[in-house]
Amino acid sequence: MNVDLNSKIPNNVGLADDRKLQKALEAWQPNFIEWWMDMGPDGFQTDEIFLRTAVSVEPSGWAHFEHVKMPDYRWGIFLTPAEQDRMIGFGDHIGDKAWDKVPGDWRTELRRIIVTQGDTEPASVEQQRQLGKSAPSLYDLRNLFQVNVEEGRHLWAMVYLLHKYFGRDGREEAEDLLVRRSGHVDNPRILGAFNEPISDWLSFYCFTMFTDRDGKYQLGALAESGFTPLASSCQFMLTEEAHHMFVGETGIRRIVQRTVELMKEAPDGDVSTAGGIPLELVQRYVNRWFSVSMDLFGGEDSSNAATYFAGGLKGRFREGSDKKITDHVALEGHYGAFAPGPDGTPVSKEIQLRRAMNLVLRDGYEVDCMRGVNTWNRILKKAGVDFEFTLPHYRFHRTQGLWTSCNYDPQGNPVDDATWEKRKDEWLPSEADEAYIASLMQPCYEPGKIAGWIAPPKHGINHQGFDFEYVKFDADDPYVRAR
Ligand code: BYC
Ligand code: FE
Ligand code: FE
Repeated sequence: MNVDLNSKIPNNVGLADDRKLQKALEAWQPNFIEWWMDMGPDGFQTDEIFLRTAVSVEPSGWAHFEHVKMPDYRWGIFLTPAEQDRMIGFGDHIGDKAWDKVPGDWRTELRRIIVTQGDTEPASVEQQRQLGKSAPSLYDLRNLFQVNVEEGRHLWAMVYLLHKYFGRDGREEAEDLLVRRSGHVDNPRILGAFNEPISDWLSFYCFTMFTDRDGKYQLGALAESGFTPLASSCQFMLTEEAHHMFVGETGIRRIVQRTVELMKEAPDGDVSTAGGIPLELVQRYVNRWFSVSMDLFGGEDSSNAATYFAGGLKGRFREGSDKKITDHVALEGHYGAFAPGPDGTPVSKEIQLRRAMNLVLRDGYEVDCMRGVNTWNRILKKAGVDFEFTLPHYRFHRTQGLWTSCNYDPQGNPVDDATWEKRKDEWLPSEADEAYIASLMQPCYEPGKIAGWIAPPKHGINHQGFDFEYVKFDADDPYVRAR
C-alpha cells in the first residue's frame, strides 16, 4: 500500500477509500491538536525542530529529516504491510487464518489491550512537557521533541484501530485517551509508571531507557497478535521505539562519562562540588525507574495473560521467529518462579506457562536492560573506576504482582519497615538528590555547547555535527524573549 502524504492525515491504509472513517478521524484530529497544544511540550511550538518524519514504511523512508514546527509534524497512520495468508501463530486458534476484523469473542479483551497501549503514549508526552526548558543541549532538546512527536503518532496508531474496528465505543475510547491526564488525582492514566513525574533529564533518560523498553517488549508481544491490524501497527511502532531507547541508554552513558572525567579532576571523588552527578545517585534513579517499569508487566501469575495468549491476542516476544520457542500452544508447561512464603522469604512456585506470560516477557526485558547497564560499566572499567551499576532485584520496590506486601532491599532480601525507612534514601532518590539534580537543570541552547553534568554525544543526528543548529528558535517565542 502506498503512502498518501498529501491528504490531511498521511497514511498507508487507503483512508481516502473509506469516507466514513476518514471523516471520523478528521473530526478527532482537531481534538488531538488541542490536546497537543495544552498538554504537549510547554513552549517551543513555534520553533523549527530538526525532526525525522516517516515518508514511507520501507527502511529508506526513514531517511527524511527537516526543520519543522512541532504542530506541523505530519502525524499519520502507518502499518507495516502484513504478509499474505497470515495465520494465527499461538494459543487455542493456532493455524487458523489470522483476523482482519475483530473476532466477536475477543472484542472486549482486544479493546482493553489497545486502550491500555494507547493510553501510555499521550501520558508520556504529558510527563515530559516541562523538560524543554532545561535541556542540556540543542541536540538533546531535539531528541526530546522527536520522542514526543513519535509518541503522539503512536497514539494515532491506536486511535485508528479504535475508530476503524470498534464502532461507537471505539470512538468514545479515543476521546477518553485525550481526557485522562498523567498524575491527575481523579482521572489518571491507566498504568502506574505513566503517572510518575518526570521533572529532570536524569529521570527522562531513565524513563526512555527502562520504560520505553517496556514498550519494546509489549509492542513485540502485540506484533505477534492474531488480529493482523494490531500486529501491523505495533510492528511499525517498534521501528520508532529504537531511537527512544537509544536516547535513554546513551543519555546515561554520557552522564557516566562526564562524571568519570570530573572524578579525575576532583581527587576526593566528590563530583558534586564540580557540578557532576555522583554514580551512587545515578544508581538510585536507575533503581527507581527500573522497579516502576517492572510493574508495567503486571502480575507474574496472571489469568489475563493466559486469556490473551489462549485467544491469540498477545504472544511472547518474537513468538514466531525465536527458534528457541517450540511449543506455541503452551498448555502443558510450567515456568519456574518464586512467591513470598512466611515473612516474605521466597519459596519456589511453578506457574502454569500460559499464566506466566507476563513473567516470561519481563524476564526477557530484564536481560535486555542488563545489556545496556553493562555498556555503562565498560566505561567505568576502562577508566579504572571502582564502581559497578546493577539492576535492583525484581522484588525491590514493587507495587504490582506477587512482591507487594513486604519490603525488599535492592539485593532482594526482605527488610522490616524500620529498616526500609532508615535505608530507603540509600536505595531510591532522596529529597536531597532531587534538589541537587534540579539545581543542575539549567538550559544550554547555544549550538555546540553543553551543560556541565553530561558529555556530548559521539555523533550528531543524520550525519550532522554536535554543533548543528538542531533547533532554530523563533524570535517571537516568549521563552526565547524571556531569556
Ligand atoms: N499499573 O493480570 P494482571 C509504552 C492492573 S509501554 C496499574 O496482573 P495483566 C510506552 C491490570 O490492568 C507499553 N495497574 O496484569 C513507553 C489488572 O487490572 P484489573 C504499554 C496495573 O492485565 C514509554 C490488574 O492490575 N503497553 O508503550 O496481565 C513511553 C491485574 O493485572 C499495572 C501495554 O501495557 C500497572 N503497572 O497485565 C510511551 C500493553 N499492571 O483487571 C509508551 C497492553 C497491572 O484488576 N497491556 N495492572 O482491572 C497489557 O498487556 C496488560 O494490561 C498489562 C497488565 C501487561 C499492562
Ligand atoms: Fe510509544
Ligand atoms: Fe517510545
